[in-house]
Amino acid sequence: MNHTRRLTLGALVGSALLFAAAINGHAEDKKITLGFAQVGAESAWRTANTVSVKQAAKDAGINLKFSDAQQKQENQIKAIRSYIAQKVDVIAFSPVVESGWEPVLTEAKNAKIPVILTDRNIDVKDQSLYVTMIGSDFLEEGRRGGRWLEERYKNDKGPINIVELQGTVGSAPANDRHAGLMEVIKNDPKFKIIASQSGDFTLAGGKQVMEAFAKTYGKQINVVYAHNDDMALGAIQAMEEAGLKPGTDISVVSFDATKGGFEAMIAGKINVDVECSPLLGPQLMTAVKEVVAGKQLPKRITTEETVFPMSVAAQVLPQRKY
Ligand code: GYE
Repeated sequence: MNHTRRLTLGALVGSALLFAAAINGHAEDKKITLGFAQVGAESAWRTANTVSVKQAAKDAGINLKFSDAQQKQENQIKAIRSYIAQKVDVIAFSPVVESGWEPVLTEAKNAKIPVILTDRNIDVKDQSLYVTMIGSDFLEEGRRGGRWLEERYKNDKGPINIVELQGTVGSAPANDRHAGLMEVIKNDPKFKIIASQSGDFTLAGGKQVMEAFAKTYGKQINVVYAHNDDMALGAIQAMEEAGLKPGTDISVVSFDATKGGFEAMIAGKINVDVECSPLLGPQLMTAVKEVVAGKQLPKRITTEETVFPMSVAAQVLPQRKY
């Protein structure tokens, strides 16, 4: 190989490398667009979740398209369809209910847009319709509520009459917080669920349902098992207006462990709050980046949580982030 040819070859290889670096650099610089279809703004939990997602997207340099479905599945489906039409890089959503997702998720799959579930799970046969699910184990949360009741009433012959304020009908947290409780109490006949109704995870809903329960069952009620803090807070108002004493005459079991829940524990009105973290934003953004980079993700990413009895509330509240 003579001198000139060597030079030409060197130049060729060099420019090829530069070209490859330029393409690569471009791929890295290109901002990822994420379409996120939120459930709504029904609770303090949800508000904290939205803040977490928006902040984490900003911090991660991800371009976020955000929509609020006002707790309606049809709105969420519309939002997902519009993200598909806009050819976003990744779609994430927190499914209002568990069933009915096959058609729209098949559309996303056909468009080759990966889907990440956050917070709530779905019920689909074809697991290839989503990449991963990031969120809490609601069944375990329900068991934790049930175990607290078993402990609280272990020296009591019963009957222990429970009224249940359920979350949104058909939603994963409502289904599983109920199922988890049942799993624990089903073999102990002294526990009886005497009434169960949905308050849609809202304060107003919880209050309204509890007003009716208080009217029908009054002092027969031993336990209010509320699927979230907002409904528990509404129920507390209703109980007090009906002359019942939440926290003392009636044990109140709640979920989420928001600041509002803690304040009610400090006031002696919620007896135990099972934690459920809404701060899923950072984990979601990490997953989004990994999916775009072609990494294989675990099918389920579970959040770590605990249980807070009333006795620790004052000490723990200053560290609560939502
Ligand atoms: O418990 C409730 C919210 O899906 C875990 O939804 C979430 C639930 C949460 O409205 O407060």
